[in-house]
Amino acid sequence: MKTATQPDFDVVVIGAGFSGMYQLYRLRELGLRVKGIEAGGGVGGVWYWNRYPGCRVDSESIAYAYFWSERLREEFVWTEHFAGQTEVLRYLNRAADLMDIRKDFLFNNRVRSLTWNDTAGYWSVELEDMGAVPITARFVITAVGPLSAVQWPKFPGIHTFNGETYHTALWPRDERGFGGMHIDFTGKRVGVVGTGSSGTQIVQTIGPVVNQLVVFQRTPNWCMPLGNRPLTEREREEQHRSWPEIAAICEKSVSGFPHVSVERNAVDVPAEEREAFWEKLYRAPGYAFWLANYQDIIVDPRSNALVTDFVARQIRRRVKDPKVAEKLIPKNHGYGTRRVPMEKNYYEVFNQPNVTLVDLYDEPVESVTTCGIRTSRREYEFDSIIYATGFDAIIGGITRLNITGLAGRRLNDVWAEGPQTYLGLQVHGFPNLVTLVGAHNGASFCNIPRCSGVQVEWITELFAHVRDRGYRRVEVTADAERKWTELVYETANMTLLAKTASWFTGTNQNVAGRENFVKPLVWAGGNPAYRDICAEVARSGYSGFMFR
Ligand code: N01
Repeated sequence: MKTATQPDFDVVVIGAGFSGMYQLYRLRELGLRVKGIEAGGGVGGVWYWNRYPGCRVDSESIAYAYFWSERLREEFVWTEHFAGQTEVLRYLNRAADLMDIRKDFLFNNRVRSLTWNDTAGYWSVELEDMGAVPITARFVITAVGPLSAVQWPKFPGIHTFNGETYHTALWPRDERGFGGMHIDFTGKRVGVVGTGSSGTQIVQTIGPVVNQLVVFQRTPNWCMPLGNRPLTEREREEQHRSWPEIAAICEKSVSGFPHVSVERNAVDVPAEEREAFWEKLYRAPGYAFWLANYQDIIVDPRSNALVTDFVARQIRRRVKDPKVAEKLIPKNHGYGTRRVPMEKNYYEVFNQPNVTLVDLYDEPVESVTTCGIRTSRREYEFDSIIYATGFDAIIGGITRLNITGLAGRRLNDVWAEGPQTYLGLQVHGFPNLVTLVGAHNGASFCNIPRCSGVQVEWITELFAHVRDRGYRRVEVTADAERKWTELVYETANMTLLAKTASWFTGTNQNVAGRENFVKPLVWAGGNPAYRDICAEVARSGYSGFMFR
């Protein structure tokens, strides 16, 4: 029987993705009583849900992994430079085996609300499947990831379509394995809405097999060749041999990826040299063009204009119909200021006679009908419609938890004008609540497996500090929160990212009140700086935190 002041658990961790699994494991090692809650039927987080055709990682497989586990690195065999979803999910399941983590998670259970009980000093965690009996925990750590709050478009009639409807982030699972259910699109008429990373991957995968494909594009993106190929045995051995160097590059890089920018400004480089460098970089795998480019391409508008012109020329070269090419070239943002989708044959798909690009700025959707999608010009008939319309990114995963803190204050109200946090980890007035990979956080705009791992270690140290001193309550001061939030804005405003509508800035046409919202939601000051700041906070005895 629990007493009024003794909660069921010391810590509840919400989410069994990369960060949640590792966090729960580390806190269990500290001897804390832990419980994990996961909405999915298994581990993997974003890789559990997103099983659409063509889904794969955009980061080098070896570096999109748990850096802390030498055993996993040694034993897991990546078959491609950039692994497919099935392989990433298999990797995460192997990691779950090694951590023996499943026994501590409650799967198929979604958190309905989190309510702070100030008298008892703990959180009540209400679950969708447990009726009125909430579980209680001294601390709650949200590890819901920046991309878990699935967003559908608000199209009138969306439920009236008689054909098959899919969302990339809710793809039906193949229960026999880690992949998605095989849906045979051969010979079908398919509509895809959305041209972010998910839309790009699905379009290039099904474009060559469908009878007819209509791609509904609102904002085009600056897509880049991924350069994926199978990893040979020799390359694998080489990667293992050079792991210390790869890890050191990730440590130094602003984004935690194995790419470091060139310490020169594009504007200062002679045009011919710059062009030759970009030609080479365009053919280099992964994020090289985005992250191993001149250091000022997303800082200085002049350099950004130069690089943008280069990439626009690549699109014009690859797309045969100049009118289609112009539609595919973004006009409202420069290269690299939004998340760059990675592709293989995305642009070439638009050269196929069975593929049509609908520019929703010219021809907006009016409704979904029983037969397809009606725009301002005509009705397109489909057998299947695939929504690749993304997420209420970064904040949606947290605000959908319906969190009520001290004095009945709702987090959704406190964050109405944008998130306020200290270190992207805690919010004033919400004691004992930690947002791992949350808003304003160093891991959210980073190689998440790498950067969240560093953060998990930091949080684990904080919890050891709390345990060793017998504290029951950790909260942050309003002053620390204000200063951190200002620093997040100041740092982001030094880049062009902060001025561009995207999920990094919380702009979302599908969320009421956020249509024109452009505020930095991520720490854009780089991974090393974030790590140093957190280390300094710990050294100072956790300045900005209050313990009781
Ligand atoms: O989502 P998105 P995503 N009417 O938000 C459009 C990661 N990821 O799932 O831009 C019409 O990027 C929307 O248009 P607009 C990666 O970090 C990684 O593709 O709002 N269109 C946009 O085109 C990525 O950034 C990988 O104008 C509507 C699209 O839907 C993040 O996940 C693979 C609409 C949504 O794009 C999110 O990617 C996949 C409407 N009402 C994803 N609503 C890999 O690494 C939305 N759109 C591999």
